[in-house]
Amino acid sequence: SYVPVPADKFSFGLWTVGWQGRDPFGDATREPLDPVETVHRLAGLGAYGVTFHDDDLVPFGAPERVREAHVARFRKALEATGMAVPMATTNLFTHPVFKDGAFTANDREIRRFALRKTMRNIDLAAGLGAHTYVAWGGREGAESGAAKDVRAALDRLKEAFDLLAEYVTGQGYDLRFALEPKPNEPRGDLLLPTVGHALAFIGRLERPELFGVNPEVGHEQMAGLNYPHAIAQAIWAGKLFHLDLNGQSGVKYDQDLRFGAGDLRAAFWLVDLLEQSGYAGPRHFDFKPPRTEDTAGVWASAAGCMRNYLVLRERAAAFRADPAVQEALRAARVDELSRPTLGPQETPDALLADRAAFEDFDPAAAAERGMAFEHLDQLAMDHLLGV
Ligand code: GLT
Ligand code: MN
Ligand code: MN
Ligand code: MN
Repeated sequence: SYVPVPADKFSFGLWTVGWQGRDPFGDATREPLDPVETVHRLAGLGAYGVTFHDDDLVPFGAPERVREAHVARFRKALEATGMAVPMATTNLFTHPVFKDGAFTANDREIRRFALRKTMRNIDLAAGLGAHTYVAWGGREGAESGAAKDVRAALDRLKEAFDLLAEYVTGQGYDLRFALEPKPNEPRGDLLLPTVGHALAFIGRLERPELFGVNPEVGHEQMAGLNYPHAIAQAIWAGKLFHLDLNGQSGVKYDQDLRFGAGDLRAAFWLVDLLEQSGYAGPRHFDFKPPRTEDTAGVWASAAGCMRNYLVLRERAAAFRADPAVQEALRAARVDELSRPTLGPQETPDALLADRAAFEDFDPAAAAERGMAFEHLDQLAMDHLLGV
């Protein structure tokens, strides 16, 4: 078992399995992958969808005729395999022109070019049936203080997203944007560093309903944050439009390990949350098969992402179904948190008049009651470990 099927909604970026292993200290260890082969391989492994940056599909600057040929081949592979394109995005970080950012580059000509590059790929994304457009501002940031006026940069970021939302609406595309936070790397400090920052930013846009977040496991963990908590708040805000699953071990460089590697307990709680929440979107993997791997290792790594998700899905379901767990949840009074703190229509005056809430309340007695969280968590651990 643990064999993925399209109904599991697993998707992969072309750039993930296609990563050639180039890093700041070393050259590529693998040959480029043909996007057409990737589509066939991923379909064979049980994925339902594939995602891409414009430049993953068509080399930067390729003439229109060449672009059309690349797109036609890709489209044919999608049709042959039944693979979907649920999401697409723009590469606004690789070419040296984006060294100081794209939508927030100090150089205005570069900002206008970045908008045009994005609009062009939005047309393609919509044409291929994508409903989500991811925006990761990989170069929107700075290494030093005076170089970037952060308030002006946020004005320009808002200007860019307002323009793109107007464009999408005017074209009648059924497409929403998902902003992807990251605290740093490749810039020293990035704008919209966490899910919280992104959610606050979205509230200031002209069409906030068209914007949500695309949180990545490792990016929140690089900031020392709890990824399942970030996902829970995004869901609570109605803003979980998409997500990037991978693995990360603590606060260090962006590891992009396969899903399940790194912080396994966070992965368990994430799957538990996603499966309970009714999130119906893609389970999208944004990982990098380590540069130690040859082509066989790349596909083993991709298969591992999906297998780990399915194993964790099974373990989380078993945890929830276990009568001992249900009793432990009650003992921990977890269900009580869903009960509103005030009675129906209770006013501040009514609360002030309730002597049981204060005058007759015994804090010392209440403080004595243990929460029984350790027993509950050990049951989770046992389920996760399969014992
Ligand atoms: C890049 C980045 C990812 C983003 C991708 C979308 S590209 O690999 O590290 O986290 O999701 O632009
Ligand atoms: Mn990502
Ligand atoms: Mn990453
Ligand atoms: Mn990455």
